[in-house]
Amino acid sequence: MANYTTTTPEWAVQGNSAVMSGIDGVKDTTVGNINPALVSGKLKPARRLVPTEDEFVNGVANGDRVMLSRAITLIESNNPKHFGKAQRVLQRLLPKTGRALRIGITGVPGAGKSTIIEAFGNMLCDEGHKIAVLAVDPTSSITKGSILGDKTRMGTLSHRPEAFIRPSPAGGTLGGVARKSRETMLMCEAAGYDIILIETVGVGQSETIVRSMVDFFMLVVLTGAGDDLQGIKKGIMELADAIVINKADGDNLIKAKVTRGEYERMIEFIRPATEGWPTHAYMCSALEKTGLAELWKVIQVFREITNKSGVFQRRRDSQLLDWMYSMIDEHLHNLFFGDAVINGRMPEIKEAILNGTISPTQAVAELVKMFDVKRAADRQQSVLKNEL
Ligand SMILES: Nc1nc2c(ncn2[C@@H]2O[C@H](COP(=O)(O)OP(=O)(O)OP(=O)(O)O)[C@@H](O)[C@H]2O)c(=O)[nH]1
Ligand SMILES: [Mg+2]
Repeated sequence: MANYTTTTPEWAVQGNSAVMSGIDGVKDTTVGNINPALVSGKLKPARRLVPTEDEFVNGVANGDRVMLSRAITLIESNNPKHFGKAQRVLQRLLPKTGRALRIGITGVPGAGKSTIIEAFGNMLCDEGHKIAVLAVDPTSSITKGSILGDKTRMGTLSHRPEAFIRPSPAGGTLGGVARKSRETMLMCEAAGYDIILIETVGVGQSETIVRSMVDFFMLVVLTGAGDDLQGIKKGIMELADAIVINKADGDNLIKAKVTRGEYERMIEFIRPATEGWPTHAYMCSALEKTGLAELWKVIQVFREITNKSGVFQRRRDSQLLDWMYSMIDEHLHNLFFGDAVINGRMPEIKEAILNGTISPTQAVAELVKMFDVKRAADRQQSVLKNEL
């Protein structure tokens, strides 16, 4: 018999938990639980079959959830081989996208975004909709911190066959969070989900990314006067089609009404996010499930009005073009700053600027002159291959 030793992982509570270490040396035929045929090499270990392009396309188009999950994993991969395949799959599925209503939900941590999505999502599923819930959270790219919390907070929704919940993607070299989130959304649409709910914490860049992906954007806020209101950046309010005061329940209800009035007054001084749609403040309680049906009505009216005026389609068109422009920016930026020649010259040039020997404008002209796109692209490809 093999010798098993026990080790305590660093994250374990001291002296409280132990796990077995792995088995050393698969060639050791005395280890009872390994098939001897595997050890001798007669039997090849079973390989997990990677779906073909056709299987991905057909699976997603037929609403196969496992295939959809795997297609999204393909999109999130940083492997250049996966990138090409994911793009071909997406390309073929594009005709099936674009029919869903895309709703973004932002707000400070703890405002109740996930609880709203859980209650709102269940309500929409009851009405016969298919809901995909996505999260954009650039801060969780390493720890994937929000996933566990969200799956448990959306306990009932995550078990419904009409709902699909996908945690936020990690960034990476080939495009990052924005591209992956957008393409994930398109995959879900191709799989037949007709309402996409995208949650994001209102910090940093994430709410701008989500605004640029969705038709309707709501800001979830809490009750509280004066100080709290000042903490909300005017910039975020300018992105919102609705301000939703959550937790309007119990003792909080009266405060919520006051807060609503305060937001209504503030909104008057802010440019509406959508042409022809006046932003208003609404109240709801995700816990008691009040105000959600009204909110859905508001969103439906929004869709009707903006569809009629053409604003809905115009926004979608400009979102697509903006997406292309931002990807060009990002791509060229990465190539430029990843280029060895540019990096080699940079310290000298920086010093020259600081010494007043050359102007920043001259420096840029010089750097751009020595920049070779093809050289940089070739190098980027080889770095990616080596990383894998
Ligand atoms: N009383 C009351 N509590 C609520 C309501 N909605 C959410 N909560 C509570 O508020 C807490 C935070 O809710 P979440 O839904 O996790 O908030 P979130 O905005 O998704 O938070 P992050 O994902 O961390 O940014 C939880 O304990 C919820 O139970 C509500 O309508 N009323
Ligand atoms: Mg949440």
